[in-house]
Amino acid sequence: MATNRTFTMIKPDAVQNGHIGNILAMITNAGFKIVSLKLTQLTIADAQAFYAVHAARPFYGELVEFMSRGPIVAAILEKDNAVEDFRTLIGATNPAEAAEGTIRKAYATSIGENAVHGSDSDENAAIEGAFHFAGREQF
Ligand code: DAT
Ligand code: MG
Repeated sequence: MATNRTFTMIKPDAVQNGHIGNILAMITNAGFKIVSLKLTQLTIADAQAFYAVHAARPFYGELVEFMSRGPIVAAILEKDNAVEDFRTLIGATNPAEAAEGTIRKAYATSIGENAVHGSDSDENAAIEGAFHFAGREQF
């Protein structure tokens, strides 16, 4: 995957609350092109694997349970400086600290249920995109 790509998920809270359309609009209005997109659901094992880097954290069990409890939207996004610009668009992990105009400010309900995921590096964007999408699903 090129380094002008990032990976995102609209998390189960935001899907359940009916925010898919508005969040995708914020993403495309910010200049990101959608190059892969699907509605899917993580198994517990999928969520454990996706968040393995957080396995030692106290919130890991809660995070895995939350991320597998309902459908998510997975997407690969393309834009110059995609990883950094998307982190800016989603806002701080804790919505109480998220800036006005960010997706988490608008739609996150708590630090644990915070509406969206955004990759934190080009390397992880490629790993996370490949976790969800076969090569023929990446346009
Ligand atoms: P981010 O999603 O902003 O990259 P992260 O990688 O530090 O944040 O953590 C991954 C997810 O884990 C985060 O989106 C929500 C959850 N999480 C992080 N810190 C938490 C905390 N203190 N309590 C509960 N959940 C937390
Ligand atoms: Mg992270």
